[in-house]
Amino acid sequence: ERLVLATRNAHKVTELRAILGAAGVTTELVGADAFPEVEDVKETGVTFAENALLKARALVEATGLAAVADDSGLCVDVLGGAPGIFSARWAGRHGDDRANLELLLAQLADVPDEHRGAHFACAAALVLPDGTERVTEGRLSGTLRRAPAGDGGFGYDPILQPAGESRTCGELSPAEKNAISHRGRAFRALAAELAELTSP
Ligand code: ITT
Repeated sequence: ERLVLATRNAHKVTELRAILGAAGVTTELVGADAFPEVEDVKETGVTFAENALLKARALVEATGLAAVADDSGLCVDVLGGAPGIFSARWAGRHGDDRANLELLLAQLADVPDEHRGAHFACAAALVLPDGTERVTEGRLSGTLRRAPAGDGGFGYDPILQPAGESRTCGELSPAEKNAISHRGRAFRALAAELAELTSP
């Protein structure tokens, strides 16, 4: 049995393979890039959970296989939760991580240290060909630095310092990040559901 990872973000694919593998998922994982004919779904949801479900459903409909999807982002306290679901295109061009991070730092330039709280959020959706759907969520809370540090991870990792940690996510090893990340938490919870739903 194969499971489609319904994402075109290569960083997510790498993290998800490690997280699901460590959680004991033995199903063969196929990236969405194996289905170039499937058009990207419009992320019209207003929550991470809705968008994750939209992405997973589209791949299930197109392939007949079970699929999991990740919708995630950075929620900044003083911005009322923005960029949130718009994190991938905050500066205008989808997936321009560097521009997104620079714009956010500029917007927060006058925000003092005690008000720089933020969290990463991730919704993990599982959709089966029989229509069964499950969503789990995970968070990683911390504070935002004034300048990027570290070149690990992707997106906003170089500016988010997890609570209780002296390094940014960009300075953590992949295993250290996955152990505490929003994505690790959401997908470890989903892996438990996956085992239950797909076991004979
Ligand atoms: P898919 O929709 O194909 O999965 P995407 O990159 O467009 O790929 P999202 O719409 O979920 O995915 O946007 C996620 C954005 O949130 C991502 O581009 C980063 O800017 C940010 N983000 C999510 N998880 C992150 C993480 O672990 N570290 C840093 N930034 C993260």
